[in-house]
Amino acid sequence: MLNSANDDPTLIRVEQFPEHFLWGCSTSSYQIEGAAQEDGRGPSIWDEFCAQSGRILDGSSGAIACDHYHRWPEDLDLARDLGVKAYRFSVSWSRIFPEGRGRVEPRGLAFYDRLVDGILARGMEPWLTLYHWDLPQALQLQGGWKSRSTVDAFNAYADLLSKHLGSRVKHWITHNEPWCSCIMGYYEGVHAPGETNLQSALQACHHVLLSHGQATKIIRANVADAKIGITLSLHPIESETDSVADAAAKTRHDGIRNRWFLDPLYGRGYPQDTLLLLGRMTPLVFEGDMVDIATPTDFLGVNYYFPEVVKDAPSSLPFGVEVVETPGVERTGFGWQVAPEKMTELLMRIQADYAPKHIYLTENGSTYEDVVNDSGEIIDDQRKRYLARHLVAALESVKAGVNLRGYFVWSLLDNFEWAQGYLKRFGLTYIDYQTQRRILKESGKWYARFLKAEYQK
Ligand code: IFM
Repeated sequence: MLNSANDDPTLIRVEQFPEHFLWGCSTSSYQIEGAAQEDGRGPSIWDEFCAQSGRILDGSSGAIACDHYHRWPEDLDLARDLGVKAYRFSVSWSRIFPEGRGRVEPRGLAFYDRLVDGILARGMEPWLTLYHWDLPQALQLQGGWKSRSTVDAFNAYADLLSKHLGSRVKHWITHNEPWCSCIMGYYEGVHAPGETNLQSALQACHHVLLSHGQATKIIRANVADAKIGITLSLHPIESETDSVADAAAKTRHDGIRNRWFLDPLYGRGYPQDTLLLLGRMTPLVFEGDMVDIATPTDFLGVNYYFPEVVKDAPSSLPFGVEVVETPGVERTGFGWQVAPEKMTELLMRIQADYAPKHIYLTENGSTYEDVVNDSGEIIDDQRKRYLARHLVAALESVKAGVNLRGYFVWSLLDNFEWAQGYLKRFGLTYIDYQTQRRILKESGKWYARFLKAEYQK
Protein backbone atom coordinates (compact mmCIF):
# COMPACT_ATOMS: atom_id res chain seq x y z
CA MET A 1 0.00 0.00 0.00
CA LEU A 2 1.32 3.40 -0.96
CA ASN A 3 -0.81 5.42 1.45
CA SER A 4 -4.42 6.24 2.05
CA ALA A 5 -4.40 7.95 -1.34
CA ASN A 6 -4.90 4.48 -2.80
CA ASP A 7 -8.46 4.66 -1.61
CA ASP A 8 -9.01 8.35 -2.15
CA PRO A 9 -6.21 9.78 -4.28
CA THR A 10 -7.22 13.34 -3.43
CA LEU A 11 -5.90 12.70 0.09
CA ILE A 12 -2.36 12.61 -1.23
CA ARG A 13 -0.16 15.08 0.65
CA VAL A 14 2.62 17.22 -0.70
CA GLU A 15 4.89 16.14 2.19
CA GLN A 16 4.98 12.66 0.70
CA PHE A 17 7.14 14.01 -2.14
CA PRO A 18 10.84 14.81 -1.84
CA GLU A 19 11.48 18.21 -0.28
CA HIS A 20 12.67 19.99 -3.41
CA PHE A 21 10.10 18.52 -5.76
CA LEU A 22 9.01 21.38 -8.03
CA TRP A 23 5.33 22.18 -8.49
CA GLY A 24 4.14 24.17 -11.45
CA CYS A 25 1.57 24.87 -14.08
CA SER A 26 1.93 25.32 -17.83
CA THR A 27 0.59 27.49 -20.64
CA SER A 28 1.63 28.35 -24.19
CA SER A 29 1.70 31.57 -26.18
CA TYR A 30 -0.73 30.98 -29.05
CA GLN A 31 -3.22 29.23 -26.79
CA ILE A 32 -3.63 32.11 -24.36
CA GLU A 33 -2.09 35.40 -25.49
CA GLY A 34 -4.46 36.69 -28.15
CA ALA A 35 -3.42 40.21 -29.31
CA ALA A 36 -2.47 38.59 -32.57
CA GLN A 37 -2.04 41.86 -34.38
CA GLU A 38 -0.64 43.95 -31.60
CA ASP A 39 2.71 45.58 -31.03
CA GLY A 40 4.16 44.48 -34.34
CA ARG A 41 3.63 40.73 -33.95
CA GLY A 42 4.06 38.91 -37.25
CA PRO A 43 1.62 36.17 -38.27
CA SER A 44 2.37 32.58 -37.29
CA ILE A 45 1.42 29.35 -39.03
CA TRP A 46 -1.47 29.00 -36.59
CA ASP A 47 -3.00 32.32 -37.65
CA GLU A 48 -2.80 31.12 -41.22
CA PHE A 49 -4.11 27.61 -40.43
CA CYS A 50 -7.07 28.93 -38.44
CA ALA A 51 -8.02 31.21 -41.33
CA GLN A 52 -8.48 28.17 -43.60
CA SER A 53 -12.02 26.92 -43.57
CA GLY A 54 -12.69 23.59 -41.88
CA ARG A 55 -9.38 23.41 -40.03
CA ILE A 56 -10.68 24.30 -36.54
CA LEU A 57 -13.72 22.48 -35.22
CA ASP A 58 -15.55 25.58 -34.00
CA GLY A 59 -14.11 27.86 -36.67
CA SER A 60 -12.21 29.87 -34.06
CA SER A 61 -8.62 31.05 -33.73
CA GLY A 62 -6.19 32.27 -31.10
CA ALA A 63 -6.67 35.88 -32.19
CA ILE A 64 -8.14 36.83 -28.79
CA ALA A 65 -7.90 33.56 -26.81
CA CYS A 66 -7.63 34.41 -23.09
CA ASP A 67 -6.40 37.93 -23.80
CA HIS A 68 -3.44 37.03 -21.64
CA TYR A 69 -1.34 39.63 -23.48
CA HIS A 70 -3.27 42.25 -21.53
CA ARG A 71 -4.47 40.24 -18.54
CA TRP A 72 -1.17 38.60 -17.62
CA PRO A 73 -0.96 40.24 -14.16
CA GLU A 74 -4.28 38.65 -13.17
CA ASP A 75 -3.19 35.31 -14.62
CA LEU A 76 0.13 35.36 -12.79
CA ASP A 77 -1.74 36.21 -9.59
CA LEU A 78 -3.84 33.09 -10.18
CA ALA A 79 -0.71 30.97 -10.61
CA ARG A 80 0.88 32.46 -7.49
CA ASP A 81 -2.28 31.86 -5.49
CA LEU A 82 -2.26 28.20 -6.47
CA GLY A 83 1.04 28.02 -4.64
CA VAL A 84 3.11 26.85 -7.60
CA LYS A 85 6.84 27.55 -7.53
CA ALA A 86 7.25 27.39 -11.32
CA TYR A 87 5.32 28.93 -14.16
CA ARG A 88 5.88 27.44 -17.61
CA PHE A 89 5.05 29.59 -20.64
CA SER A 90 6.19 29.84 -24.22
CA VAL A 91 7.37 32.75 -26.31
CA SER A 92 5.69 33.72 -29.54
CA TRP A 93 8.62 33.73 -31.97
CA SER A 94 6.86 36.12 -34.35
CA ARG A 95 6.43 38.74 -31.62
CA ILE A 96 10.22 38.89 -31.40
CA PHE A 97 11.07 38.34 -35.08
CA PRO A 98 7.95 39.29 -37.06
CA GLU A 99 9.58 37.90 -40.23
CA GLY A 100 11.07 34.91 -38.42
CA ARG A 101 14.62 36.26 -38.63
CA GLY A 102 16.43 39.55 -39.05
CA ARG A 103 14.48 42.52 -37.74
CA VAL A 104 13.76 42.40 -34.00
CA GLU A 105 10.53 43.88 -32.63
CA PRO A 106 11.38 45.64 -29.33
CA ARG A 107 7.72 45.72 -28.24
CA GLY A 108 7.67 41.91 -28.38
CA LEU A 109 10.75 41.69 -26.18
CA ALA A 110 9.20 44.24 -23.83
CA PHE A 111 6.14 42.02 -23.34
CA TYR A 112 8.28 39.09 -22.22
CA ASP A 113 10.31 41.44 -20.02
CA ARG A 114 7.10 42.39 -18.24
CA LEU A 115 5.96 38.78 -18.04
CA VAL A 116 9.24 37.42 -16.69
CA ASP A 117 9.54 40.25 -14.18
CA GLY A 118 5.93 39.57 -13.14
CA ILE A 119 6.67 35.88 -12.61
CA LEU A 120 9.75 36.63 -10.53
CA ALA A 121 7.98 39.34 -8.55
CA ARG A 122 5.41 36.75 -7.51
CA GLY A 123 8.08 34.41 -6.23
CA MET A 124 7.87 31.89 -9.09
CA GLU A 125 10.57 30.51 -11.40
CA PRO A 126 9.99 31.24 -15.09
CA TRP A 127 10.23 28.08 -17.24
CA LEU A 128 10.49 29.32 -20.78
CA THR A 129 9.64 27.20 -23.83
CA LEU A 130 11.08 28.60 -27.04
CA TYR A 131 8.84 26.74 -29.45
CA HIS A 132 5.30 25.67 -28.73
CA TRP A 133 4.24 25.33 -32.39
CA ASP A 134 3.69 28.94 -33.49
CA LEU A 135 6.29 29.18 -36.26
CA PRO A 136 6.45 32.59 -37.94
CA GLN A 137 4.47 32.34 -41.17
CA ALA A 138 7.31 34.08 -43.00
CA LEU A 139 9.51 31.05 -42.31
CA GLN A 140 6.77 28.66 -43.40
CA LEU A 141 6.74 30.44 -46.75
CA GLN A 142 10.41 29.44 -47.04
CA GLY A 143 9.65 25.78 -46.28
CA GLY A 144 9.08 25.92 -42.54
CA TRP A 145 10.70 23.11 -40.59
CA LYS A 146 11.26 21.17 -43.83
CA SER A 147 13.96 23.70 -44.63
CA ARG A 148 17.34 23.51 -42.92
CA SER A 149 17.51 27.29 -42.89
CA THR A 150 14.78 27.30 -40.22
CA VAL A 151 17.33 25.73 -37.88
CA ASP A 152 19.55 28.78 -38.34
CA ALA A 153 16.61 31.10 -37.73
CA PHE A 154 15.72 29.19 -34.55
CA ASN A 155 19.31 29.41 -33.36
CA ALA A 156 19.31 33.18 -33.86
CA TYR A 157 16.04 33.40 -31.94
CA ALA A 158 17.44 31.24 -29.10
CA ASP A 159 20.59 33.35 -29.06
CA LEU A 160 18.77 36.67 -28.85
CA LEU A 161 16.29 35.51 -26.23
CA SER A 162 18.82 33.78 -24.01
CA LYS A 163 21.07 36.87 -24.10
CA HIS A 164 18.12 39.12 -23.36
CA LEU A 165 16.42 37.07 -20.62
CA GLY A 166 19.23 34.82 -19.42
CA SER A 167 19.98 36.78 -16.27
CA ARG A 168 16.35 36.25 -15.17
CA VAL A 169 15.32 32.97 -16.83
CA LYS A 170 17.26 29.90 -15.76
CA HIS A 171 15.03 27.12 -17.11
CA TRP A 172 14.84 26.72 -20.86
CA ILE A 173 12.84 24.23 -22.91
CA THR A 174 13.80 24.30 -26.56
CA HIS A 175 10.78 22.54 -28.08
CA ASN A 176 7.41 21.32 -26.94
CA GLU A 177 6.31 17.94 -28.37
CA PRO A 178 8.08 17.61 -31.73
CA TRP A 179 5.70 14.73 -32.53
CA CYS A 180 2.83 17.20 -32.66
CA SER A 181 4.59 20.04 -34.43
CA CYS A 182 6.04 17.70 -37.08
CA ILE A 183 3.92 14.57 -37.45
CA MET A 184 0.54 16.17 -36.77
CA GLY A 185 1.55 19.32 -38.64
CA TYR A 186 3.38 17.95 -41.69
CA TYR A 187 2.00 14.41 -42.04
CA GLU A 188 -1.42 14.07 -40.47
CA GLY A 189 -2.36 17.58 -41.59
CA VAL A 190 -4.47 18.21 -38.49
CA HIS A 191 -2.21 20.90 -37.07
CA ALA A 192 -0.52 23.85 -38.75
CA PRO A 193 0.83 23.98 -41.38
CA GLY A 194 -1.61 21.25 -42.42
CA GLU A 195 0.63 19.25 -44.75
CA THR A 196 0.34 15.53 -45.41
CA ASN A 197 3.68 14.09 -46.48
CA LEU A 198 5.50 11.68 -44.18
CA GLN A 199 8.90 12.21 -45.73
CA SER A 200 8.57 15.98 -45.25
CA ALA A 201 7.37 15.45 -41.71
CA LEU A 202 10.41 13.35 -40.86
CA GLN A 203 12.70 15.94 -42.40
CA ALA A 204 10.91 18.62 -40.38
CA CYS A 205 11.36 16.48 -37.30
CA HIS A 206 15.07 16.09 -37.98
CA HIS A 207 15.43 19.86 -38.23
CA VAL A 208 13.47 20.40 -35.03
CA LEU A 209 15.72 17.95 -33.17
CA LEU A 210 18.81 19.49 -34.73
CA SER A 211 17.69 22.98 -33.73
CA HIS A 212 17.15 21.69 -30.20
CA GLY A 213 20.73 20.42 -29.96
CA GLN A 214 22.31 23.50 -31.51
CA ALA A 215 20.19 25.91 -29.47
CA THR A 216 21.10 24.01 -26.30
CA LYS A 217 24.77 24.85 -26.93
CA ILE A 218 23.92 28.48 -27.68
CA ILE A 219 21.85 28.93 -24.52
CA ARG A 220 24.54 27.19 -22.47
CA ALA A 221 27.16 29.61 -23.82
CA ASN A 222 24.95 32.63 -23.04
CA VAL A 223 23.60 31.53 -19.66
CA ALA A 224 26.22 29.69 -17.66
CA ASP A 225 23.82 28.51 -14.94
CA ALA A 226 20.93 27.62 -17.28
CA LYS A 227 19.08 24.31 -16.99
CA ILE A 228 18.12 23.25 -20.48
CA GLY A 229 15.90 20.49 -21.78
CA ILE A 230 13.36 19.45 -24.38
CA THR A 231 9.77 18.33 -23.81
CA LEU A 232 8.41 15.23 -25.55
CA SER A 233 4.91 13.81 -25.62
CA LEU A 234 5.49 10.16 -24.77
CA HIS A 235 3.06 7.27 -24.72
CA PRO A 236 3.08 3.81 -23.19
CA ILE A 237 2.28 1.45 -26.07
CA GLU A 238 0.41 -1.82 -25.63
CA SER A 239 -0.65 -4.49 -28.08
CA GLU A 240 -4.28 -5.41 -28.41
CA THR A 241 -3.53 -9.13 -28.05
CA ASP A 242 -0.58 -11.32 -27.13
CA SER A 243 -0.16 -12.47 -30.73
CA VAL A 244 3.29 -12.27 -32.25
CA ALA A 245 1.94 -9.98 -34.98
CA ASP A 246 0.43 -7.52 -32.51
CA ALA A 247 3.56 -7.56 -30.37
CA ALA A 248 5.61 -6.67 -33.46
CA ALA A 249 3.13 -3.88 -34.25
CA LYS A 250 3.68 -2.54 -30.75
CA THR A 251 7.45 -2.40 -31.32
CA ARG A 252 6.98 -0.63 -34.66
CA HIS A 253 4.62 1.93 -33.16
CA ASP A 254 6.88 2.54 -30.20
CA GLY A 255 9.66 3.13 -32.73
CA ILE A 256 8.00 6.09 -34.39
CA ARG A 257 6.04 7.38 -31.39
CA ASN A 258 8.74 7.31 -28.69
CA ARG A 259 12.14 5.98 -29.74
CA TRP A 260 12.33 8.18 -32.85
CA PHE A 261 12.81 11.10 -30.46
CA LEU A 262 14.40 9.55 -27.40
CA ASP A 263 17.09 7.49 -29.15
CA PRO A 264 18.74 10.37 -31.05
CA LEU A 265 18.45 12.74 -28.08
CA TYR A 266 20.32 10.21 -25.94
CA GLY A 267 23.05 9.52 -28.47
CA ARG A 268 21.82 6.35 -30.15
CA GLY A 269 20.88 7.79 -33.52
CA TYR A 270 17.53 7.04 -35.10
CA PRO A 271 16.21 3.55 -34.25
CA GLN A 272 17.42 1.04 -36.83
CA ASP A 273 14.14 -0.87 -37.01
CA THR A 274 12.20 2.31 -37.77
CA LEU A 275 14.76 3.44 -40.35
CA LEU A 276 14.38 0.11 -42.11
CA LEU A 277 10.62 0.49 -42.27
CA LEU A 278 10.93 4.01 -43.62
CA GLY A 279 13.29 3.09 -46.44
CA ARG A 280 13.63 6.03 -48.79
CA MET A 281 11.58 8.26 -46.52
CA THR A 282 14.37 8.60 -43.97
CA PRO A 283 15.47 12.19 -43.45
CA LEU A 284 18.57 13.72 -44.97
CA VAL A 285 21.17 13.83 -42.20
CA PHE A 286 24.43 15.77 -42.51
CA GLU A 287 27.67 14.81 -40.85
CA GLY A 288 27.65 16.00 -37.25
CA ASP A 289 23.87 16.31 -36.99
CA MET A 290 23.43 13.32 -34.72
CA VAL A 291 26.17 14.57 -32.41
CA ASP A 292 24.46 17.96 -32.23
CA ILE A 293 21.06 16.38 -31.51
CA ALA A 294 22.60 14.43 -28.65
CA THR A 295 24.06 17.56 -26.99
CA PRO A 296 23.76 16.82 -23.26
CA THR A 297 20.80 18.43 -21.52
CA ASP A 298 19.94 18.98 -17.88
CA PHE A 299 16.50 17.43 -17.96
CA LEU A 300 13.91 15.71 -20.07
CA GLY A 301 10.40 17.16 -20.04
CA VAL A 302 7.70 14.52 -20.36
CA ASN A 303 4.14 15.40 -21.25
CA TYR A 304 1.92 12.51 -20.27
CA TYR A 305 -1.68 12.19 -21.31
CA PHE A 306 -2.60 8.67 -22.46
CA PRO A 307 -1.37 5.23 -23.51
CA GLU A 308 -2.04 3.75 -26.95
CA VAL A 309 -3.21 0.24 -27.82
CA VAL A 310 -2.23 -1.03 -31.26
CA LYS A 311 -2.76 -4.02 -33.50
CA ASP A 312 -1.08 -5.39 -36.57
CA ALA A 313 -2.68 -3.91 -39.70
CA PRO A 314 -0.60 -4.84 -42.76
CA SER A 315 -2.56 -2.59 -45.11
CA SER A 316 -2.02 0.49 -42.97
CA LEU A 317 1.16 1.92 -44.45
CA PRO A 318 3.93 2.64 -43.74
CA PHE A 319 4.11 0.99 -40.32
CA GLY A 320 1.42 -1.68 -40.64
CA VAL A 321 -0.11 -0.53 -37.37
CA GLU A 322 -3.56 0.57 -36.34
CA VAL A 323 -4.33 2.35 -33.08
CA VAL A 324 -7.44 0.75 -31.57
CA GLU A 325 -9.98 2.13 -29.13
CA THR A 326 -10.34 -0.51 -26.44
CA PRO A 327 -13.91 -0.56 -25.16
CA GLY A 328 -14.83 -0.26 -21.52
CA VAL A 329 -11.90 1.83 -20.35
CA GLU A 330 -12.19 5.16 -18.56
CA ARG A 331 -11.71 8.14 -20.85
CA THR A 332 -11.52 11.94 -20.56
CA GLY A 333 -13.76 14.31 -22.48
CA PHE A 334 -11.22 14.09 -25.31
CA GLY A 335 -11.68 10.32 -25.46
CA TRP A 336 -8.16 9.81 -24.11
CA GLN A 337 -7.74 6.75 -21.91
CA VAL A 338 -7.15 7.55 -18.25
CA ALA A 339 -4.27 5.35 -17.08
CA PRO A 340 -2.10 6.90 -14.37
CA GLU A 341 -0.41 3.59 -13.56
CA LYS A 342 0.88 3.50 -17.14
CA MET A 343 2.54 6.85 -16.51
CA THR A 344 4.57 5.22 -13.75
CA GLU A 345 5.57 2.42 -16.13
CA LEU A 346 6.51 4.93 -18.81
CA LEU A 347 8.68 6.96 -16.44
CA MET A 348 10.39 3.82 -15.16
CA ARG A 349 11.12 2.77 -18.68
CA ILE A 350 12.59 6.18 -19.59
CA GLN A 351 14.73 6.08 -16.47
CA ALA A 352 15.96 2.56 -17.22
CA ASP A 353 16.57 3.02 -20.94
CA TYR A 354 17.86 6.60 -21.15
CA ALA A 355 18.71 7.76 -17.62
CA PRO A 356 18.08 11.49 -18.17
CA LYS A 357 19.80 13.66 -15.56
CA HIS A 358 16.42 14.80 -14.29
CA ILE A 359 12.85 14.27 -15.49
CA TYR A 360 10.04 16.78 -15.14
CA LEU A 361 6.43 16.10 -16.00
CA THR A 362 6.02 19.34 -17.91
CA GLU A 363 2.35 18.69 -18.74
CA ASN A 364 -0.42 16.50 -17.43
CA GLY A 365 -4.10 17.28 -17.34
CA SER A 366 -7.51 16.50 -18.73
CA THR A 367 -10.57 17.93 -20.37
CA TYR A 368 -14.13 17.31 -19.24
CA GLU A 369 -17.46 19.06 -19.74
CA ASP A 370 -17.24 21.92 -17.26
CA VAL A 371 -20.51 23.37 -16.03
CA VAL A 372 -20.84 26.66 -14.16
CA ASN A 373 -23.46 25.94 -11.50
CA ASP A 374 -26.04 28.35 -10.08
CA SER A 375 -23.54 29.49 -7.47
CA GLY A 376 -21.06 30.36 -10.20
CA GLU A 377 -18.74 27.46 -9.33
CA ILE A 378 -17.25 24.70 -11.44
CA ILE A 379 -17.24 21.47 -9.47
CA ASP A 380 -14.95 19.44 -11.72
CA ASP A 381 -14.50 16.41 -9.52
CA GLN A 382 -13.40 14.27 -12.44
CA ARG A 383 -10.47 16.56 -13.20
CA LYS A 384 -9.55 16.74 -9.53
CA ARG A 385 -9.47 12.95 -9.29
CA TYR A 386 -7.58 12.71 -12.56
CA LEU A 387 -4.88 15.02 -11.26
CA ALA A 388 -4.74 13.36 -7.86
CA ARG A 389 -4.38 9.91 -9.40
CA HIS A 390 -1.53 11.13 -11.56
CA LEU A 391 0.16 12.62 -8.52
CA VAL A 392 -0.10 9.23 -6.84
CA ALA A 393 1.46 7.73 -9.97
CA ALA A 394 4.20 10.37 -9.92
CA LEU A 395 4.95 9.50 -6.31
CA GLU A 396 5.08 5.82 -7.19
CA SER A 397 7.67 6.66 -9.85
CA VAL A 398 9.82 8.55 -7.37
CA LYS A 399 9.64 5.60 -4.96
CA ALA A 400 10.61 3.26 -7.78
CA GLY A 401 13.80 5.27 -8.36
CA VAL A 402 12.79 7.57 -11.21
CA ASN A 403 14.72 10.83 -11.03
CA LEU A 404 11.48 12.80 -11.31
CA ARG A 405 11.97 16.35 -10.02
CA GLY A 406 8.71 18.15 -10.69
CA TYR A 407 5.19 18.22 -12.01
CA PHE A 408 3.37 20.90 -14.04
CA VAL A 409 -0.39 20.83 -14.53
CA TRP A 410 -1.71 21.47 -18.01
CA SER A 411 -3.09 24.05 -17.82
CA LEU A 412 -3.41 27.15 -15.66
CA LEU A 413 -6.24 28.43 -17.89
CA ASP A 414 -8.80 27.04 -20.28
CA ASN A 415 -7.44 28.00 -23.67
CA PHE A 416 -7.43 27.57 -27.43
CA GLU A 417 -7.09 23.81 -27.83
CA TRP A 418 -5.68 23.84 -31.37
CA ALA A 419 -7.87 21.99 -33.90
CA GLN A 420 -10.59 21.67 -31.23
CA GLY A 421 -10.80 25.43 -30.83
CA TYR A 422 -12.48 26.38 -27.55
CA LEU A 423 -14.53 23.19 -27.33
CA LYS A 424 -12.11 21.49 -24.98
CA ARG A 425 -11.20 22.94 -21.59
CA PHE A 426 -8.04 21.80 -19.79
CA GLY A 427 -7.76 24.63 -17.26
CA LEU A 428 -7.62 24.75 -13.51
CA THR A 429 -9.25 28.09 -14.21
CA TYR A 430 -12.45 28.45 -16.20
CA ILE A 431 -12.50 31.21 -18.80
CA ASP A 432 -15.79 32.82 -19.74
CA TYR A 433 -14.74 33.80 -23.27
CA GLN A 434 -17.56 36.36 -23.58
CA THR A 435 -16.41 38.40 -20.62
CA GLN A 436 -12.87 37.04 -20.11
CA ARG A 437 -13.82 36.42 -16.50
CA ARG A 438 -11.60 33.86 -14.76
CA ILE A 439 -13.11 31.41 -12.24
CA LEU A 440 -10.92 28.99 -10.34
CA LYS A 441 -12.41 25.51 -10.69
CA GLU A 442 -12.73 23.05 -7.83
CA SER A 443 -9.69 21.21 -9.25
CA GLY A 444 -7.69 24.42 -8.98
CA LYS A 445 -8.80 24.96 -5.41
CA TRP A 446 -7.84 21.38 -4.63
CA TYR A 447 -4.37 21.82 -6.22
CA ALA A 448 -3.94 25.00 -4.19
CA ARG A 449 -4.94 23.23 -0.96
CA PHE A 450 -2.53 20.42 -1.82
CA LEU A 451 0.31 22.87 -2.47
CA LYS A 452 -0.35 25.27 0.36
CA ALA A 453 0.44 22.43 2.75
CA GLU A 454 4.02 22.72 1.58
CA TYR A 455 4.21 26.42 2.32
CA GLN A 456 2.65 26.03 5.75
CA LYS A 457 5.37 23.63 6.85
O1 IFM B 1 -3.02 21.87 -25.31
C1 IFM B 1 -2.03 20.93 -25.56
C2 IFM B 1 -0.66 21.55 -25.43
O2 IFM B 1 -0.51 22.64 -26.26
C3 IFM B 1 0.40 20.54 -25.78
N1 IFM B 1 0.21 19.32 -25.05
C4 IFM B 1 -1.09 18.73 -25.03
C5 IFM B 1 -2.13 19.76 -24.61
C6 IFM B 1 -3.53 19.15 -24.59
O3 IFM B 1 -3.88 18.68 -25.85
